[in-house]
Amino acid sequence: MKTLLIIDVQNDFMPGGSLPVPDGDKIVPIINSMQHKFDLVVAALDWHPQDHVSFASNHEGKSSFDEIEIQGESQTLWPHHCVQGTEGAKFHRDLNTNKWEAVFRKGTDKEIDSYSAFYDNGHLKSTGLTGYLKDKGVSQLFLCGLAADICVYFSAYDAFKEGFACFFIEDASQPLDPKKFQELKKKMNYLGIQIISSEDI
Ligand code: VGL
Ligand code: ZN
Repeated sequence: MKTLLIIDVQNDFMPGGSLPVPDGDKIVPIINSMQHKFDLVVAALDWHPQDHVSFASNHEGKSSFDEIEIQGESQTLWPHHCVQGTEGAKFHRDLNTNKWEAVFRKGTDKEIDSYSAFYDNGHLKSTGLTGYLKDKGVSQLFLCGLAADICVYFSAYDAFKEGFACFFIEDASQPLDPKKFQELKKKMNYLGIQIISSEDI
């Protein structure tokens, strides 16, 4: 069962959004053109309450992109983004969602951030995605979306740890920090997460 997991292709991560990923909109047509190649397509949504711990504005004297410690874990502070029910949290309007069977929301607990579509950053709570994919008989999991160096990367890492054969579709993803992504690609290569192009599928 060949499965595509589309991560956080939402307005706030697009150019003009509150936490823009450079060229984030360029991946939309690429994702649309490859969905028919998969047996199953699912998506993840960053979906934060207004008072979420990852928002700089909820910490007095702090700015976006500052690092703080929360319960002993390092947390980057972000601009307000993907607030539940807002325009910024919606999928990019050109993204074709017809084939999707399920959408998993993450980052909904105000006390902890969740980059991965599988677990929060403390690995305390599951979104249920592993169970869903295993129940569906998924073996090969292809990942794409935004941001390549944050939520797509952490999802690929967790998926690999959960025992899925993982394929990271590079041209259907864009990083917030390209230099950091180059380093993460090396790590994924080393682990056995394959970095591929949408043309290889
Ligand atoms: C993301 C930072 C904060 C992402 C989500 O989707 O990569 N990055 N929340
Ligand atoms: Zn977020």
